[in-house]
Amino acid sequence: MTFEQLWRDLDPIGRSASSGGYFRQPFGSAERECHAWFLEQCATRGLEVESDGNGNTIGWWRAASAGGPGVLTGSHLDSVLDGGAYDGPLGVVSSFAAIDHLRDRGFVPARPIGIGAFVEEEGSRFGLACLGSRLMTGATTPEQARELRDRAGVPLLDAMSAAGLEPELGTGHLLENVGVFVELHVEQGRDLVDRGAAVGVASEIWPHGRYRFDFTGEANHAGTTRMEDRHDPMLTYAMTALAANKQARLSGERATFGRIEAVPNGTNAVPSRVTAWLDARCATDDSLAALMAEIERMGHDRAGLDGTVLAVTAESVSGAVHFDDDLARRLATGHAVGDWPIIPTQAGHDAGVLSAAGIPTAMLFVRNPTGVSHSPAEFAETADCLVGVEALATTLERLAGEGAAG
Ligand code: HGY
Ligand code: MN
Ligand code: MN
Repeated sequence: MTFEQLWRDLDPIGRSASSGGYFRQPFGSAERECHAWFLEQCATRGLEVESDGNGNTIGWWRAASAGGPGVLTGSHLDSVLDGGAYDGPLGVVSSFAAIDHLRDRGFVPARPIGIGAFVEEEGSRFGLACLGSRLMTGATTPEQARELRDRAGVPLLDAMSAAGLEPELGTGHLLENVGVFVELHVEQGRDLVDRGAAVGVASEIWPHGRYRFDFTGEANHAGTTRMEDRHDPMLTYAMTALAANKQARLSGERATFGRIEAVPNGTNAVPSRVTAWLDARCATDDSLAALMAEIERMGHDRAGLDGTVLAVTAESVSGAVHFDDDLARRLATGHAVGDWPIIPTQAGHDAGVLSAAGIPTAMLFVRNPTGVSHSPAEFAETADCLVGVEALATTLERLAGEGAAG
């Protein structure tokens, strides 16, 4: 099947008629439809499907003569709230298309080739990014995951059961036969545009974290309470958000408050509490720690002025990931068109989690003409997607062909 056919099938699932963006939250109906599509594609190709009790699935192509550690590719099918079409699905669709290319040209893999679909990569429902890969590598324990609730208070296990799964959280056996992982992903910046390249290879992922800021104040009347008598947590939040932005700019790094809840959330009341989530990303682990210390200090100072209280909780922090240099060079070089650039990214990926767990891992990026991502405007030209499919096919040939090392 062609890339375009595969893409068309998946394209309408979970798309909002008003924004054109995607709502494919884990264990919800649209994401489950994508998962059913994934299983159908595995069945069409005779791939052997294996699942774990976390909601992750791999379809294996095991040629009769194939043996040894497997070569895993794939990505994720869930989206952020109102997300783009490409973040995640491009890697899964390209994987099926790449296998079809390899079969069309008569390639017989000496190693098993798997296509994976990792669950809740974005953390859009349960707050923890890469939940599926974290559980399967042990980076998150079943005990920690059992505490997770979605915004409506539904526990993870209940959401999984409601979707017809039989949860059994933990490392399981899915990665036992994986020797190497390669995730293809739409680029989420403009590095490849600047370099005039359709595809690239990842060198590293910046350290990043999600932090919950609880600002507590005093509920009161919006009209009768004099401005100087208030203990307004919204004001402390607003000043902290400005300070975070300024601090990240000064240090050339990233700080974003993208989610906020106010209690009781009434127009004519000073709120009693504001909770806001900060996403921060820096070039090094030390600079992330320093940025967060400075933002917290400024938030506490402001709370002192406002008569409010600030508590900061690190909900998840992912250290720097340096992908396997030799593997990256091996994939990036030796092409007729010239070497593929090797570039860093500020976005998190399941590839980062598997790499941190000791699995030799690489990523391929496909050019994104605007760099926009986590938005309905996310885009990649079909011509570049096709170059990506070919790049992935070449990569799988190198890693799973006769004489593949590892
Ligand atoms: O949030 C991220 O960096 C990613 O796109 N999951
Ligand atoms: Mn994403
Ligand atoms: Mn992604």
